[in-house]
Amino acid sequence: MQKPDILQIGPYPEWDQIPLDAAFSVHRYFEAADKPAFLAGVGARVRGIATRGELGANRAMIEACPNLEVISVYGVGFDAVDLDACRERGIRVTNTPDVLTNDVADLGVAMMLAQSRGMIGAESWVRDGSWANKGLYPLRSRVWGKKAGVLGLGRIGFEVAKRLSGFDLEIAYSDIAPKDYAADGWTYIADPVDLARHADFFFVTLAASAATRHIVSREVIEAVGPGGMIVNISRASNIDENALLDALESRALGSAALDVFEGEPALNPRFLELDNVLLQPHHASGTFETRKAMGQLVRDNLTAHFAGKPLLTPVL
Ligand code: 8YV
Repeated sequence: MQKPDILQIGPYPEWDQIPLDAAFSVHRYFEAADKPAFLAGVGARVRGIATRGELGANRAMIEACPNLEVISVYGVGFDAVDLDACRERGIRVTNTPDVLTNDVADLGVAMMLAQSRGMIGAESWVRDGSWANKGLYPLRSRVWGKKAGVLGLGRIGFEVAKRLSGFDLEIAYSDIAPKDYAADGWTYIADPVDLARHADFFFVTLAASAATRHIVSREVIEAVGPGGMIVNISRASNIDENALLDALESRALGSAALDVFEGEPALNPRFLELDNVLLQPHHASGTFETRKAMGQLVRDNLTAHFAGKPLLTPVL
C-alpha cells in the first residue's frame, strides 16, 4: 500500500523521525532552500501536515496543499495553525495535550524559584571566584508564604497551582469562570488586573488565541508591580512584550521569567540588557520522556486518521 504523503514543517528527534519516515512519505519543508517552489512541487500530493506547536501551519502552506486532510501538532498549543483556513476546508487538527502538562508546570515553578533566589547569578558567583574574592552572595527574595496569581486554570495552570501550594503559596486564579476542580482555598479573581494586584508571582498559563492576545496588558504588568514577578510558560502573544520590556527597564515590574518570546528563536535585544529577567529557550516540554510521548501522539493521530479511525486528541 502506498504511504500517505505528509509535509513536515520542522525537525523532530531521530527517535521520532525514523518511525515517521517508515510510516509516511515525508516531505521536509524545513530543509527546502526555496520554500514556495518546494510547496508548489509537492503540495498536491500532501494529505497530512506534521508540525510543532510554535511553528504551526499558516494559510499559505495550507492553501498550497489542496488535498490536505489533517494537521498533527507536536505541542499542546495550536495557535500557530490557521484554524480559519482549516475550518473552511474541513481539515482536521490534533495536538498533544496531557502528556506534557507536568513538565511544563515543573519548568514554570523551577523558573520562579531560580529567578527569585538568583540561582543563575549565584552559579556565576561561585565559578568566577566572586565567592572567594567578594564574600557572600547578595540576599534575594523569599518564595514560600507569598501570593501567586495563576492566569488560566486549565491543565497546566492547575498543575502549577498544585505545585505552588506545596511551597505554601496562597493561590488565586483567573479564568472565564470559577473552576469546580480548583482546590479548597484557591480564590477566584475574575479580572486579570485584580489578580495581578494580588500576586507576588503572576503565572501566565492560558492557551493563546486571537482573543487572549496581550491579555497581560501594560495595566496588568504594572499591577504586578516593582516587588512582583511574571512567569510565562504559555505563548509570547499573551503578553504585551513592549510593555513588559518597558516595565522591566523602569523597574515598574520587579522581574520576569520567560520561556517564550515574540519572533523566537530571535528575541528582542532589549531582553539581553536586563538583569531582572530569566530567559529560557522555549523548552518547558523538553524532557526525553515527554517529547517521546508527544512524538508518539503526533504519529498515532496521523495513523488513526489515515486508517479511518477516530482521532485521539482532536482540536478541530
Ligand atoms: C513545543 C509547545 O511544541 O506544547 C506546546 O504548545 O509550544 C511546545 O511543547 C515544543 O517546543 C516542540 O517544538
